[in-house]
Amino acid sequence: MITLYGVYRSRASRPLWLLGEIGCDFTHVPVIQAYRLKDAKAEDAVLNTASPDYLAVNPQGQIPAMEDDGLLLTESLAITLHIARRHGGGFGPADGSEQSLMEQWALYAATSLEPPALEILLAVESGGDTLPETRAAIRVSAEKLRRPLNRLERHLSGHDWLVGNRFTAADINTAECLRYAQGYPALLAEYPHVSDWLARCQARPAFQTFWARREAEPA
Ligand SMILES: N[C@@H](CCC(=O)N[C@@H](CS)C(=O)NCC(=O)O)C(=O)O
Repeated sequence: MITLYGVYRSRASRPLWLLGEIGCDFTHVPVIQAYRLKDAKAEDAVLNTASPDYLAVNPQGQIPAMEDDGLLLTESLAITLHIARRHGGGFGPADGSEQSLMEQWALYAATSLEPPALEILLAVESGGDTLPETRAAIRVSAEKLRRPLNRLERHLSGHDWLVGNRFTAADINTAECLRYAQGYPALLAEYPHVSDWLARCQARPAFQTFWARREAEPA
């Protein structure tokens, strides 16, 4: 049985979305980021990333973490790949080549997409187009995304999905990293195949359910 640690408003989104797609039973422990507990001493508040009980699970003090039949993993994209491979049926790899492709897209998402996309999210949240400095920061981060987005656009101009002509964990990992850049729609509008693919991913009932639960959590 899988135990997944981490609230919906975190990178736990990736395995939580996949678990919703698969529909398998799991235990969800909604550990929250310590820095979000504004008025309490983090160690004493609800289970959070600074709680001794959680540090015993993940000494790095970050979410998500996952336990599955004695295996502990503490990286969201690796967790999603593991769940897909062991429990995911068609959401996981059909063979070794698909496994390699899913790993490739996860590493692409982590190294080429997530850092600049996260910069965009933070700049949008702290002012966006209203402040000259955040507007300039968004432009710089968007520029860093253009080469990886060109590569994704090229792939999606010939395929509906990233691996195996079906929706898989590779789409979840990549779409969730790219979601951080959606606060700057002008960039994604330059990549019509990427935009259509992201819309297809986010139209899925399991994403919609995940999103409703995320929105129900305190911001
Ligand atoms: N590379 C890690 C990053 C994990 C991470 O940064 N998690 C954030 C929440 S999305 C966190 O736990 N922040 C609390 C902290 O760093 O204190 C992953 O993808 O799992």
